[in-house]
Amino acid sequence: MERILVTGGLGQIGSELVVALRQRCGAGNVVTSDIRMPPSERLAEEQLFELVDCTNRDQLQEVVVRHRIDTIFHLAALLSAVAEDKPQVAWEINMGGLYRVLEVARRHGCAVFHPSSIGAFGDSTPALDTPQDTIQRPSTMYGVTKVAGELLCDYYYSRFGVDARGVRFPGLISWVAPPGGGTTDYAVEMFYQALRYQHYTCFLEPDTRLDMMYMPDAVKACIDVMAADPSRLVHRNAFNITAMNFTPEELAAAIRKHVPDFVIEYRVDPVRQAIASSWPDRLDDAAARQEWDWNPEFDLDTMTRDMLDNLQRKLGAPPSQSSS
Ligand code: AKB
Repeated sequence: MERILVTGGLGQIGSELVVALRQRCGAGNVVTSDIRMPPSERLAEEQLFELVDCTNRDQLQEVVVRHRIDTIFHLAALLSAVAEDKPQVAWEINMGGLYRVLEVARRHGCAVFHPSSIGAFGDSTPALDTPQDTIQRPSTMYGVTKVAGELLCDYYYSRFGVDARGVRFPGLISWVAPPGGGTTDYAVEMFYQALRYQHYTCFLEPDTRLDMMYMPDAVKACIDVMAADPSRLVHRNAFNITAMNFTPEELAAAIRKHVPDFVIEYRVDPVRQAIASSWPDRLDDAAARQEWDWNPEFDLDTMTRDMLDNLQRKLGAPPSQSSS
């Protein structure tokens, strides 16, 4: 992991992963790519930016060769709600992009990180302490691409020796870059609305329990799984990981400790509710803990405090009651 390309680098994970990788590997060794240009305020700090459509193999290959890339963090993908709205586009981007990344990796000897998701599970998966190896029959296009992606990555490892590794991310919470079109986005929205308006209308039912993770832990997971000693890995694609699980009602209660006037209402979106209801309540991440020492830092309370502190600074909102 010396010369790195991050696809989808302007997205929710990429925006923070690139910073962490540059600190670890040197700013000159990490290339950000995306299908769109960085906003003007970010362009100046993006010395190593490439416009890349991952479904275009020649474009991808040219960047990998020119920058002598040895590791690709392939983050470019559509999230669950958007994918359900545009299933054909989701297949093309999520599967077409991954296939081309793996092909370029095979030809040029790159390692590949590919994020899977709790979306790789479905109604017939055990919902509590979901095992690492279990039933995966998702009912969404997003889930179909995630399961197929896990299998394709394993295939490229066993057939061609491509060092492909991944994790199954839960909902990710960050104050830096917004998520785009996921089912777990409600959690991030709730923080913004709590600080701006002390009010949030949630699109999931109050008792919908899902695994979640704060972005610093998610970034750590991406890097640690790629840096893991391969002789310890029994699994590769993809490790269950989680840091906390909560319902909208429980997140609202955690926020209310700092924003006492915060009020939550519910107007349920049937499409996103159906997606969320088909996902597990709580993953068992023992394999990740055993095979590469996965150990998240943030729980619901520490994440909530840190989110509110950072968002207050970002939005210029008045300090919440118990912040420093
Ligand atoms: C989504 O909601 O689509 C994502 C995910 C859990 O994969 N955040």
